Amino acid sequence: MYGGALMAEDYRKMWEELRIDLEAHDGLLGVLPPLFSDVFLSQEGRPARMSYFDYVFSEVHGLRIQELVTHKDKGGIVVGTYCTYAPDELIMAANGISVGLCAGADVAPEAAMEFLPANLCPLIKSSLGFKLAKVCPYIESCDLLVGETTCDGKKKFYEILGEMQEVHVMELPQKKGDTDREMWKSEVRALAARLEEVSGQKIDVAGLKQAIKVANDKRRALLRLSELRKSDPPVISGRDALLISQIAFNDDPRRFTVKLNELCDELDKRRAQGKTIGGPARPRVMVSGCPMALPNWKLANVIETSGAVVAMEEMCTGIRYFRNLVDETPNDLEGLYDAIADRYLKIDCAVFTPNTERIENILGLVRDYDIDAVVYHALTACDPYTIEAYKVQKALEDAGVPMLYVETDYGDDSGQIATRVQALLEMVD
Ligand code: BJ8
Repeated sequence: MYGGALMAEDYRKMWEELRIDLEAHDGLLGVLPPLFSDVFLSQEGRPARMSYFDYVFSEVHGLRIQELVTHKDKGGIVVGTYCTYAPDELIMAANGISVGLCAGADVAPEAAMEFLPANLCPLIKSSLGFKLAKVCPYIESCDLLVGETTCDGKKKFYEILGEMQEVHVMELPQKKGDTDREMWKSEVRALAARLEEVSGQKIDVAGLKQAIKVANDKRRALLRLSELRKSDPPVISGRDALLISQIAFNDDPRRFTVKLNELCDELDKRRAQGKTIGGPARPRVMVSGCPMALPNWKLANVIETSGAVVAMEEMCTGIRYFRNLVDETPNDLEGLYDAIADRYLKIDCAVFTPNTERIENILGLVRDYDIDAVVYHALTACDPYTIEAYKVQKALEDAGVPMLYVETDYGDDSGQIATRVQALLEMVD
């Protein structure tokens, strides 16, 4: 199982062929097992089926990369993404594997700062840091990177990345009117054409319908897990649910769906038997805001080791990633492209204006998941989410739900955050 499994097989030749800096990479892999053990393996009474997700994490730079290499050897492509607006279905239908590249740990900050300003969101700085330090076998496996015009930081980051690798930037509208929708539909078609060009494979109706089904099945499994998180006392921790969401971006989607449904079967049984994780009912917290890319577990860990449970993540490493399904009924390419465009434009990221549906969705989640308090996760210097916090706070205040605003980066400020989280929990206990 976990613990040294990152090194269990000799992947060094593969990493070398991907031009990974082995020394820097060893350093990165060295810090992950103790951190993982501390955050995840220390939990008592974890569901047995979490062992699959532990294993996937332990092999995240090993076996999964091996699978990507094998896929490429057979003529497939690997496509890297940085945002939940990048349609996975198109990548799959063009014989591609999609991999999430957002990074959640400080790597090579000095190197990144030669290109980027210091007061930029840590997710962008660290994503560039992983590339510059040559420690990410995912990005080095990619035939194409897909960017999108979400926040300014990402837009300009893609220009820099474009000097190093092939990047296709989708133009994402900032409003959701008729003209915006038309523009986005044409962007979906432009990405499809670019993927066909890179892969040399035409996207056809049967392949795209199958890809939509695979992506929807994954979303349905994630939604099933979310439903189970309504249990009070909880049957699974927020930390484990976060790990599953993070792994969803990089694991094989079919296998992931099977394994997640098996975990949900186990959770169904545990619920029926009255087995809970972490003992009696505790304050139920929702984390809302910026995504937490692997291996960013800081906030969830602080909240849960302070005596609460994270019952929901209103973020892209959470329900924003899987809330909406693509309509599976169209039987022609144009109809399927439109269905994909419609589904992705429903995502309620703070880069949109106005973004009233996010507020409505937050209030809906607070109700449905019986949330006692919200912890707002703002990554430092993220304009969209730091600014939108004002409206979220106001709406929650009106609903009588306390919100703690936490602005943080990838540094170690757990102690300070814990003091504030504990004060919040005292209010709702
Ligand atoms: S759909 S949340 S994945 S853009 S945290 S890089 S917004 S400055 S990650 Fe995001 Fe897509 Fe929206 Fe989701 Fe910019 Fe903010 Fe950094 Fe962000």
